[in-house]
Amino acid sequence: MTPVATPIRRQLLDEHGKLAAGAPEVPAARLRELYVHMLRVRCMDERMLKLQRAGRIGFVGSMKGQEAAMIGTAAALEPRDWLWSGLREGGAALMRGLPLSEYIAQMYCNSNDTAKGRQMCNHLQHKGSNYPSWSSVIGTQIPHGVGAAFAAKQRGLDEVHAIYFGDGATSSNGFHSGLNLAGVWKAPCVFVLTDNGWAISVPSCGQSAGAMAEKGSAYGVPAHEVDGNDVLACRAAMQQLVDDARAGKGPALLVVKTYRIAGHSSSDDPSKYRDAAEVEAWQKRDPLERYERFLVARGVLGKDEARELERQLLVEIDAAIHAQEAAPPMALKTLVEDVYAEVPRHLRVQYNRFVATAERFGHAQKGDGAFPL
Ligand SMILES: Cc1ncc(C[n+]2csc(CCOP(=O)(O)OP(=O)(O)O)c2C)c(N)n1
Ligand SMILES: [Mg+2]
Repeated sequence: MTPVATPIRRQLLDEHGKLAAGAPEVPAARLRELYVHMLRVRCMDERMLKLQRAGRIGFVGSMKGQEAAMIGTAAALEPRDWLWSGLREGGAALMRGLPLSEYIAQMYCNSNDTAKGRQMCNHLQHKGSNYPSWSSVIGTQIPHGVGAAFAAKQRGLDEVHAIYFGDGATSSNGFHSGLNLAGVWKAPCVFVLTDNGWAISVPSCGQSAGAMAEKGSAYGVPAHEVDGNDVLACRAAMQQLVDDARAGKGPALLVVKTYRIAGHSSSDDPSKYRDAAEVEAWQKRDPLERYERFLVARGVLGKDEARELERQLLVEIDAAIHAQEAAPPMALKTLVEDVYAEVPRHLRVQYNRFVATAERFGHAQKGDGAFPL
């Protein structure tokens, strides 16, 4: 007889931080770790937005309010698994091993930026934790992730691919072709649909008349919904779906219900299109506060310990910011490198003309010099 799968529970921690009966046991150290990862995301958000407002970096997409959704789900992945980011999962990359200094270098697009300034800032990537560079073109990572998951299956690799995207992405071509192929191929992937209420100025209810989860059934992909402000429910649900995918049961769609507290990005003013009362109502459901209440009641966190942890995280982040602020910009030569094994003559000629102009305006640095022709 096939064992009956444990049903996915929508919520494990209620709004007051009280744990439901029969919730899976998680060791205290792990509970605490999850909190620190969530808090780091909140602290990074705050600091990055300030840097953007001060004109030090160009662009920031905030995760405020979505920390549990991201950290809870990503915490169920193994290091060998892959995370295909939608728009906002840099904090999950940090949890999976992206060094803080590298994260910040990517925000500055400086000489330590592993993407060599070829991506817009905030478009993070980290090879070491199987976190491919994300694209601003909504939904394109979905078929990429499905293809990679299918390839892993064909090669007999024990990998699961977690593919993240937002409610807005469910209207993209990539979503429909990706889910369709994943269903047909029984690809080992979990689709994490973070429904944060908005796709820039379009509310979730403006994307689809039906429930988000119904979009999975169309492609034979079982869907489940979870309270995205409850880190323990997110983790438990994702764990089950990841285990199932790894066991060859095929893909699943997890709809994570949460709310984007800040603007879509540092270029957005959400007061133009949504009600302050809606934001206030969601602020009362803050995922960090809810989890903190639970941890304090359980004795995993001391009463004022959260503030001390926050202070330590900010010190760590500030030190990394100062180091990256002092790093020189990426060498101009990298503009023409890495496409050809050797930079061809026509590009060298173009580059030399360009660097002569940059030198005239005082924008060239040491190491930017012209190629010998
Ligand atoms: C193909 C495409 N269409 C439109 C855009 C403009 N755009 C950038 S982000 C975004 C909304 C994304 O919303 P959602 O998928 O819900 O993610 P969220 O920002 O809420 O995390 C849109 C429409 C784009 N980048 N790519
Ligand atoms: Mg959204």
